[in-house]
Amino acid sequence: MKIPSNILTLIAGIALTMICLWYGQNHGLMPIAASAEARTVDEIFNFMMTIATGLFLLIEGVLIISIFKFRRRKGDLTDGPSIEGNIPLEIVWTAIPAVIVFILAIYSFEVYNKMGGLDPMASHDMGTQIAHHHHNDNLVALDLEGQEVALGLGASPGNKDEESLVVDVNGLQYAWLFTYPDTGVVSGELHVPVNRQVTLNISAADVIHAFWVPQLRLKQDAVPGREAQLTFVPDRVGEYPIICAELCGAYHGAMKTTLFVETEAEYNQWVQDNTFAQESFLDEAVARQ
Ligand SMILES: [Cu+2]
Repeated sequence: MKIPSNILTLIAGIALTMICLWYGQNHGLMPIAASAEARTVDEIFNFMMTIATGLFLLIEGVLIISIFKFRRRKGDLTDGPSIEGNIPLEIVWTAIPAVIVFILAIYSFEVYNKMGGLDPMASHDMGTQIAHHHHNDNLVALDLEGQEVALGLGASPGNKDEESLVVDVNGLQYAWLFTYPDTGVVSGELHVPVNRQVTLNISAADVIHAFWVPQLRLKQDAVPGREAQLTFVPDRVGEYPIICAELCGAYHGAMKTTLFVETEAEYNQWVQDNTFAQESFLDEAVARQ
C-alpha cells in the first residue's frame, strides 16, 4: 500500500510543528531567570527559537530529502529539466519571512518598551539627573559634573515605584563599587531584597565598562561622564554573577562580583552589619587623628 504524498506532507507538518513548539520551550540555552524582566526576555527568545527550529528543520529536511531523491543515477547522462522560476512560489517565500520579521519587530518593540528602553525622559532629562546624582562619591561627582545623562532600561519614571531601592553603581578598573544612598553602605557586592524594585544608577570612573547579570537578562554600558539606569524586580533568591561585559583593560576578565538576591530579613541584616562595620571603621579613623 502506498500512502498518498499529501497525507505524508500533513503528517510531516504536524510532527514539525510539535517538535518546534516543544524545542522552543525546552532548548535549555538560557541561564536561570531571576527577574520579572528576564521572563519577558525569555518569552520572545523562546518564540524566536520556535520559529528558527521550524525553519531549520524544514530547510535542512528538504535539502537532505532532495540529495537522496534527486541524485544522479548510474548511467544517467541527461540534463535536468529546465525550470524558469515560479512566481506564486516566489511570492510565498518572500511573504512568509516578511510577515515573521514584522511580527518579531512589533513584539520586540513591545518588550523593549515594557522594560522602559524607549523612554525619551531617560536620556534627555538632564536637569533632574544632575540634581539627583550629586550624592555619588567625590571622584565621580567631579567627573560627571554638568554632563550627566541617564539612559538605559527601566528608566521610565512611569515604571518606577516609590519604594524602589536605589543603588549607585560605579565601574572602575577593575571592580564594581556599590553605594547605597539611603543607608550610606558602600560595598563590593550588590545585595538586594527579593521582590522589591531596584534602580541602579550606573557610572564609570575611568574607561567604559558594562554591567551585566545574565540571570537578569540585563546589560548596561557604564560610560565615564554619563549616568545610565537599570530598573528591575529580582524575584528569585540566589547568588548571580555580575560581569564586566566591555573589554576595559588587562584585568577585564577579573572584573567580577556577585549579586545576592536575599529575603527581606537577610537583606536588612546585611545592611545592619555593614552600617555597623563602616561606622566603627570611621570612628576608629576619627579617633586616630
Ligand atoms: Cu570593566
